[in-house]
Amino acid sequence: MNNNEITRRDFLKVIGLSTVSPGAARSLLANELSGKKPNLIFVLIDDMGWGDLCCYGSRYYETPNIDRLASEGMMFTDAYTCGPNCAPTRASLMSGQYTPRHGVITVGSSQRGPAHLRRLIPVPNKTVLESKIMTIAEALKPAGYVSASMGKWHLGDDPQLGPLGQGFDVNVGGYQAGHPRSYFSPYRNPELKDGPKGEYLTDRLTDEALKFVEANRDKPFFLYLPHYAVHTPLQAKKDMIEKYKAKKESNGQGNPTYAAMIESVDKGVGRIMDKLSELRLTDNTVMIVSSDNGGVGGYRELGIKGAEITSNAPLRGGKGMLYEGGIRVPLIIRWPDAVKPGTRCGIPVISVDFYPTLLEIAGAPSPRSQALDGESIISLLKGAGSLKREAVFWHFPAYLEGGGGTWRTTPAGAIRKGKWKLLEFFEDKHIELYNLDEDIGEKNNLSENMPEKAKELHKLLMDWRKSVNAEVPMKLNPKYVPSARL
Ligand SMILES: [Ca+2]
Repeated sequence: MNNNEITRRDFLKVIGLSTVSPGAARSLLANELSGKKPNLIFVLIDDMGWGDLCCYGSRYYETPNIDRLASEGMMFTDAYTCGPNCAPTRASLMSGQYTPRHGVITVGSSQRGPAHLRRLIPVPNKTVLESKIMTIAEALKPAGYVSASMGKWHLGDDPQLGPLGQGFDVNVGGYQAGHPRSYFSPYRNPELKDGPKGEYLTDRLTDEALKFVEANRDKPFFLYLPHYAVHTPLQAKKDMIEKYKAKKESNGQGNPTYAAMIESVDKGVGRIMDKLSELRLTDNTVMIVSSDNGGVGGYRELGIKGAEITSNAPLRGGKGMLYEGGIRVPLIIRWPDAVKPGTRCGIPVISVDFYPTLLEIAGAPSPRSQALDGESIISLLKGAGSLKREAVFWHFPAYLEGGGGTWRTTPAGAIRKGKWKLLEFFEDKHIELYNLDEDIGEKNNLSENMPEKAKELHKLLMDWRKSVNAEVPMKLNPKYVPSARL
């Protein structure tokens, strides 16, 4: 039977999509017959909190384009990042591995904060993703994908350890730095040619993204767009800032400059959506918008000093913590050929899931010699089932300071299984257990009331640590002064 004789039903059976609409099926069939694989666009926003989009409840920020993307795709309410800060999440996205495997467990040193307040000697951190790792860009190559990384890389410098060294065909602006020297040109970025004076970085990265999409419209492409925004330094376009100055703060969100930074990203997402539509690529493009860790906020109520930029309420804590405020992020996936518009998913998904998911969409084989920790979420996208795994995990054997001798986190680990979340703090081995269905703010520690449940989750966490060779810091720090403890 040649291709033209494949019926719609046969075709759907072959690709395992029995629930898509006839229109979507026709489009899928057309793409399959033309041999055009789906394009992949991943917009990764830096430090954007779970509540920083209107579609996730914000009444202060304005994000009409991302909201529209959500209404045309699937919104995940329980999406997580592998790290509570930037680099670990990025390394996990690129490798498909949990942090203990690639060793990028935090940003910079794992010994941040005052030495005399650190009870343990933490696990040493790797600040780059090793070349031996097959990145997602390298894995997509055999499937015929052309790829670009545009924005913050944070995992090493080219030629070896930047985006080009790690398999991307194009690198715009990505190197070891975790934030821009300036959001306005001149950028002083070794991987980005300055634009006209005063050009805004978020707009520029969007311009570059549009050029890449246009140039590669006839081939399958993977566009990784990790915006530097909305990370500090807080710098935005003046007219936009003025607009937000005139707005009333809402639920702890009220920083006009940060709001303007979010709006610029949102406008960029809108321009990409328009470009896809103009090129008739919308249906066959998987467009993902997410963040790399929780928002910078939620500290004050926990007695932690330091800057508060946004609010993650009702979640507890913020960036740098394994509480929900640090690791739960917005995630929207639009893929008209396969995902029903306006759908929601509450099943936990996590950074390592993207690698197998994108490979499956692309029809690319998994690397043979590299363990992958995630699970393809295609069944969730199709609304056709759940995932096989029992739980998702975190390991953060490092110190992160807050301000004035306070900690965002001391070395810790965590597990989420269904509605249950358990955290383990390695300094004193104490355990916290929360029922997220009833207590999304992690206020009511159930570990003493429900010792059996705590034991069950703790055992799963320990078993997982063994399976990924995760080291737990045990050695006491000789510089530690117990009486200085806050
Ligand atoms: Ca970040």
